[in-house]
Amino acid sequence: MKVYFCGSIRGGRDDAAIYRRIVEKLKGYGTVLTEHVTCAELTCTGEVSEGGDRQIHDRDVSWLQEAEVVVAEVSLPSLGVGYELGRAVHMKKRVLCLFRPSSGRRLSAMIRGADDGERFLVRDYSEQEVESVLEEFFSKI
Ligand code: 6K6
Repeated sequence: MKVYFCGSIRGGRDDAAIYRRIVEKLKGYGTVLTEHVTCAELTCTGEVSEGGDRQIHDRDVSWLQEAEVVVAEVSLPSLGVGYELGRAVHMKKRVLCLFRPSSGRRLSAMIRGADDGERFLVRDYSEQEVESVLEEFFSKI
């Protein structure tokens, strides 16, 4: 199974450690197409890229096409993640959005309100439960 993971890059890197935990768990279910999102180094802030932003966009959209499942950590607002989720809905992908209420933020109504109980799911979680939330999701698909 090919999995597309979404997490903030230019929106901020505060949650990079939790992205890493999510991706490590996702690797047990299939190929994660977007492991770079977890990169902890300063060079991985997405500010500089050899092929430019168009190449990043086009490659990511084609990976999104390839993926069967999209998992997004949405606690830290990111335009790129919001865009990917909109494209994923259009492509009729199965989507899981993970949100930590402990972030103190309120999730955008356009993400929370997209939950249809079926193909697009939003799950509130705490940091300790991240692996079990993923186990629950993947046991049902
Ligand atoms: C290399 C290593 C880390 O970042 C880079 C270069 N930039 C990007 N590379 C790949 N995907 C990216 C890059 N910048 C944004 N994205 C995609 O948008 C990712 O799939 C993320 O899920 C999302 C983040 O968007 P922003 O708006 O927070 O940057």
